[in-house]
Amino acid sequence: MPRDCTLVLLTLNEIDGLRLLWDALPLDDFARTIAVDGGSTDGSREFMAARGVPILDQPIPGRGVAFRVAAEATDTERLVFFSPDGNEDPADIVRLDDLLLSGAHLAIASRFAVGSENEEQDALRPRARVNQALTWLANRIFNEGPPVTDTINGFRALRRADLLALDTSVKRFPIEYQISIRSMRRRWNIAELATREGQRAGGESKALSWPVGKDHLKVLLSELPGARVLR
Ligand SMILES: Nc1nc2c(ncn2[C@@H]2O[C@H](COP(=O)(O)OP(=O)(O)O)[C@@H](O)[C@H]2O)c(=O)[nH]1
Ligand SMILES: [Mg+2]
Repeated sequence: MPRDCTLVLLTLNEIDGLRLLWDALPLDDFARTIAVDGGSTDGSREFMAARGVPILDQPIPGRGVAFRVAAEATDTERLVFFSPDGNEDPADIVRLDDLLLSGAHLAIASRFAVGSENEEQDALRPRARVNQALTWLANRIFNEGPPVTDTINGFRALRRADLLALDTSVKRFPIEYQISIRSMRRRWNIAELATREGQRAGGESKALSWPVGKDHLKVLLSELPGARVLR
């Protein structure tokens, strides 16, 4: 019996990663696999369509929009979000769903837990530091449970009804941060597994460091009780 779970592929020009990772995806374990595509023009759509994967379009670009398109379009109990760009390890897909089955509301593949590896090679690791500072702030302000080590990684799983209940609003990259913060505020059980973040297979990152960092801070402020919505 396949899992009552949809594997959601999030793509925006990831043909190299798709080619590299396709055979490692545990498609048979899942009731469905779908893609939400942000407007690829590099053959990603054709590659997935040729393999029978339904492709959902988004009304406007952005990962946040893609998360909501997936939640609204699926009919399984649970969703695992996977980005086939080479950063995420397909071996963790099933493990994330297992964390939900063991009672987690939100399951995150952490790049900063004991035993994790982060892809950044630069000695100063600026992206990792900003990530960890944002996670520290979220824990400090919103979390009354055990500390979460990676509030930002997009490689995660949750129940469809829970994702809809979070009523998210972020359009672009900080969607994961908003999901993590809102889960903390609800005192949900957040479980993590240690992951090894791989190198990008090809193409380009769409997350530019400074604007994306600033957008995360805006989300943090807008989640404060009583905050006026900033976006
Ligand atoms: N569906 C969809 N996917 C996106 C969008 N923007 C980025 N992605 C995908 O999200 C994943 C992570 O994006 P990436 O640019 O690698 O961010 P980084 O890993 O933080 O550098 C990749 O698989 C992208 O193709 C979007 O607007 N819509
Ligand atoms: Mg990436």
